[in-house]
Amino acid sequence: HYRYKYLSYTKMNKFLERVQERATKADVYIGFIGKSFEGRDTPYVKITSKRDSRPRGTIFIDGGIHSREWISPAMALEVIHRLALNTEQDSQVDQLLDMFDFIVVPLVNPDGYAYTFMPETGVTLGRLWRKSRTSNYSNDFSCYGVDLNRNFGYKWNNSPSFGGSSDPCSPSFSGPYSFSEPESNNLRRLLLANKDVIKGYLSFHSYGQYMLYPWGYREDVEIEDERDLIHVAKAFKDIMQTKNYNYHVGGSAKSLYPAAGGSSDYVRGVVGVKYSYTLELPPVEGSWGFIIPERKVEPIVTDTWKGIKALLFRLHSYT
Ligand code: 0X9
Ligand code: ZN
Repeated sequence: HYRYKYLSYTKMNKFLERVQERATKADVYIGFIGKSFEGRDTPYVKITSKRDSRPRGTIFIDGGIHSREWISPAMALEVIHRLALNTEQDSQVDQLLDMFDFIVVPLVNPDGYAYTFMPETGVTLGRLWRKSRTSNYSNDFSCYGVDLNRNFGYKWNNSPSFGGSSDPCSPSFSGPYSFSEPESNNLRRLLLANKDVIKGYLSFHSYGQYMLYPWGYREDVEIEDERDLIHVAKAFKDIMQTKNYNYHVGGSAKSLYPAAGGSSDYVRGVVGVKYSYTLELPPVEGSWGFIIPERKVEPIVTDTWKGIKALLFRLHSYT
């Protein structure tokens, strides 16, 4: 069985197809946002209630922008499984599908992810690869790729401290210009196509246990409606607290570090979605860092799903 495992790119696609075949209570549509630099098709899943086709707001979720953060696509697949199959017969899932449509892109950066799966690539260059795998900007194989979370087009490369690098060899290379990369550009297209219906955006990353809202590009700019953003995020934090996860809620730049060109700044600043978050998943204590043993996937994603549900219920009460 494919649940609660770290799936390769190929197995992930099989997982999605199986979910679609087995889905009886929800409508599951699998589409593609485009191809990656190395030519991998990048699927997205749209999950909607079978009950009626009245218009609903959409929750947009993505994972795997950073390839080494394996818990992120695993979390996105869990969201898909829960919503589409609801094998737990959770009545809250029925309610959520009554409130929202869902679009999930579980793996934004399939090339980087596939690279982290190659057994021959050593730990530092292989398993811990963060960027995409573009080879346009350098001839040196160790300098491939762009940090996709520095490549989105809102205040891209904003000075003075943009939290990225113009050096193609840096792990946080922001690219030659915004949306230079097929992967970020593919995501932009799907976001803009749904601009008018997206009510919430969640981007899964790891690690550190943060629920971050804009702005990420500078610490000295206030965000409008900060209290609402905090209140919705607190619904997540409070549930996670009961499971002994200590999450921090705050502005991206202030709580973590300034970094321009992130997806959640773009979603707030250009797509115009008020509730736009970056979720930094565990661990922080125990510190396995990016490398979380597979046996921990099930407890982490099942616990986190409860927090996400709480966040969505509160978000719905605001919209
Ligand atoms: O640096 C990032 O892109 C994110 N952290 S990660 O460890 N997953 O790489 C944080 C993005 C949040 N935005 C800002 N801090 N600006
Ligand atoms: Zn990340």
